[in-house]
Amino acid sequence: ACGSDKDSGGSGSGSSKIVLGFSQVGAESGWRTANTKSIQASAGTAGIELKFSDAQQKQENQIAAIRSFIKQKVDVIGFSPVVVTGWDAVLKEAKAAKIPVVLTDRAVDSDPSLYVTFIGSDFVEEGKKAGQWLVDEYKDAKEPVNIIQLEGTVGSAPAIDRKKGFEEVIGSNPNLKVVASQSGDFTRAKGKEVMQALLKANKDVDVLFAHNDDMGLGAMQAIEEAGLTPGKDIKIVTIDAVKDGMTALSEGKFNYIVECSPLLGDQLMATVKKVKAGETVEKRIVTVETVFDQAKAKEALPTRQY
Ligand code: GZL
Repeated sequence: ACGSDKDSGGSGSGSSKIVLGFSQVGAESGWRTANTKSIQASAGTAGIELKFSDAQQKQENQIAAIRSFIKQKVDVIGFSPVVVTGWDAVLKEAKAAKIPVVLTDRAVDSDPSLYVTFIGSDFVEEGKKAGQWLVDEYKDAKEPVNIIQLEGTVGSAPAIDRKKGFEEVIGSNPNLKVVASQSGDFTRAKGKEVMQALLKANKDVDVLFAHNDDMGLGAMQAIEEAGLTPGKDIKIVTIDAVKDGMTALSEGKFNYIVECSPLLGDQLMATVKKVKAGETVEKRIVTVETVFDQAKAKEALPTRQY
């Protein structure tokens, strides 16, 4: 007889695969697409069935996706919350349905009992590292250093915390002045548009701090179109360290990048298996990441995964 029809146990449905429902923010940046690839690849390697939803950066789409996962009775729900607020109701529905929730990448301000763990970077630390580079770079500055800050998505954990860490550290030097700070929503297009406007309104700019490479790359185009040289006339420090950002850094158009690793897939799948097996999981799993100057970027580029 070919193959066996014996019951695989459980509901006898045959598939004993763990089913993970994952709601992703969108596809707004190089970081996000690398993060999605990591999650999809790791699910395959881990033998976990992945139901994946792209919310196009809209919270209502994420909430709808989570409700759909609850209806489908997935084993675990994973998601990267586009903003920190507005999740209590749907997280309570998941809890009532006895479906554990794992946060990745971004945090929420909901009651921590509503999710198992949060796997992701320390964004305040990332902002501090960017600020520290600026403090070191301009420690002997005798006159004001005018800084433009391009913030990430309004209300998102990375935007809130990177701003907090950055401004805390540069506050140690009164010469370091943020002359304008506005959201570019983590995208290249918006980063370019906002930088064009800010360059018109602020004549003497020395530095751009962009909360991600993509906004920095858009702003870099605006700087060049304004007849200025990025990396020289206006120094650029960003966060992420995706390939296009690292290329700009290796060419001297960016000056410094703080890494924010998108490769969370393996940690997510290992956590999903632990949760399913009823093992305890630490409440917070912090991503290990580094920083890059031009020399380190040139060294890292050839073997960079994303
Ligand atoms: C950070 C992540 C941010 C990236 C951006 O973990 O949430 O969102 O820094 C991405 O590139 O859009």
